Amino acid sequence: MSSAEVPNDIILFHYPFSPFAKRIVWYLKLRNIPYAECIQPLTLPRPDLAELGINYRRIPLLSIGRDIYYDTRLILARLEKSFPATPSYPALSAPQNKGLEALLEKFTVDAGIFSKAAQSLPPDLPVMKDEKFLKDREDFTGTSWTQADRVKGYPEALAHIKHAFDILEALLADGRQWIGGTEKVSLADIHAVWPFNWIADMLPKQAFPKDQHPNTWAWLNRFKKTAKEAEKSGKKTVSLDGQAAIKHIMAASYHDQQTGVDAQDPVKLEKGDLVSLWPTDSGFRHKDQGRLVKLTKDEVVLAIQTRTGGKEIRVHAPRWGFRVVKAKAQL
Ligand SMILES: N[C@@H](CCC(=O)N[C@@H](CS)C(=O)NCC(=O)O)C(=O)O
Repeated sequence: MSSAEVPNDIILFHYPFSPFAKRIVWYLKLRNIPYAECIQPLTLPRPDLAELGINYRRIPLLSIGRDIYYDTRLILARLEKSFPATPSYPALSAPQNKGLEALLEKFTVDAGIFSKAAQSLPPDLPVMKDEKFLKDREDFTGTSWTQADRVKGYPEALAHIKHAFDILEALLADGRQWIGGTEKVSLADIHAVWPFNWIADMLPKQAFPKDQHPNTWAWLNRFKKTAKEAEKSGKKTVSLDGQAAIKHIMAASYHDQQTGVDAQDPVKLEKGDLVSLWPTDSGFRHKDQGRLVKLTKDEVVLAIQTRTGGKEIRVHAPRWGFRVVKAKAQL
């Protein structure tokens, strides 16, 4: 049920400061795929998501119809599948770069780059003095965010980011314009650039002289310009308030028609099992509970109930970085 208010039935739940959310914004904009957005608060509580019955606390989430997708890795994989390349929606991924794309995504999402980038945000940023924000992020990461600990960890985080810059410089050493050696920006750039784009302007200049990583800085600037143009281009993104987004989701049909549990899956769960689902790397204190609808090597899907009205919706998470187990308590 696509409409003028919700193009392509897509709603992106995010906030502008989120570098993970930027992965999805750039992807949709660069592919010219119109969508709606529902802006969320920077910290908990998030009443719109709570009303949908969602306990998962990370940003972004993306709904397509009555299916809600968690985690940028699964969101991008779903969009790649649901929106194959056409003249209206040009391709962003390059078939010859599938392996590189996957490795770059592992590099920035799994190899600790995001947490190092977050630790290399200047400790004197106003938000880093906001007690509510710091407490919220302690819940999110399970580690200390006190001002004293941030100041202590800052130099080491910068050293780690320099190490990551060396890797980027090596990848760009042959003078290529884009990281996958493509003529135009591609999905490989989105996978590689997002944490660095987030912090680049805030890194101390003396620790990151331009001549130490000339290709990296040129690539970062090239991407920044391209991303800015993409963000302004295409149809204006429709902005929905929480109630409009919830109403749309509850009235929509399921986008994913391919359900079913893989009987050979090593975790040995069955369709209809009551299960708990949560991410294992961050936001792990926030668990969802529901009936298992789908389990493949790449994806787990639960049917959950909205808080008001008790309507069923489905939440999808990737297998990597998430745990799904039989729930102890009955709903
Ligand atoms: N692996 C997740 C990580 C998402 C993530 O860590 N997002 C950050 C924002 S950039 C977050 O949720 N921070 C805590 C919050 O906003 O509640 C993904 O790819 O979506």
